[in-house]
Amino acid sequence: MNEFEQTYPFQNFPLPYPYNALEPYIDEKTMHLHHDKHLQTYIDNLNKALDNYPQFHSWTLEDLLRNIDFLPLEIKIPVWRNAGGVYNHQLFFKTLKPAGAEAASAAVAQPILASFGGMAAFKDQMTEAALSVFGSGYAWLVMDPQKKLSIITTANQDTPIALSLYPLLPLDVWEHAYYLKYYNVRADYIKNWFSIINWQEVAKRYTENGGKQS
Ligand code: MN3
Repeated sequence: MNEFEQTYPFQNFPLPYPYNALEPYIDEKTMHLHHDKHLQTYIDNLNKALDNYPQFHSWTLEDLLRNIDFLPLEIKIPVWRNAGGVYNHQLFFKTLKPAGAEAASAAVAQPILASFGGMAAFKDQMTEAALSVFGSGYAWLVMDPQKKLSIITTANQDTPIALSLYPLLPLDVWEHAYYLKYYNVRADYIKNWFSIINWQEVAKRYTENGGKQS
């Protein structure tokens, strides 16, 4: 069972690399704080919200996020925020890899070329989107039901899932993701993030969701 197949009680999965593996782009202390404290808090709060609602204990994160309107009013907001927080963070950590990120895997390079005109244009648009997030949120590479790629931003812990978009690659621009190392300079953090993208994981998500292998 992986992060996205799990159901209540939700648990934290270990990072798929050591805490210091993303140095110097993301520092070890930030990774500990981000994974062990911030993500853990979303997990604890999600479980707490669902404790007394066994009818939802077989639902995955995606089930909860897609069907939020079926939840009782009193837990709708905490489940939305915390299931989003768990989903977004687990995907964020999973789509990072130790430095030396290879070029985009062929499976996803072709659709990036088709949708954005090339990797440089993708980087420019992703950077612009991530810089435009006011306050806390994410920039995303997503695919729509027609398998076309685009870039969107979301606020807080909102997810593309609820918009019927399939998230391929999130960029967390909450200050907790970069403040210890980059202080207020989000642009430097974004620039460095491109060096630690796990393109194999992105390509895997693309093909698993029905995108054509090039
Ligand atoms: Mn975060």
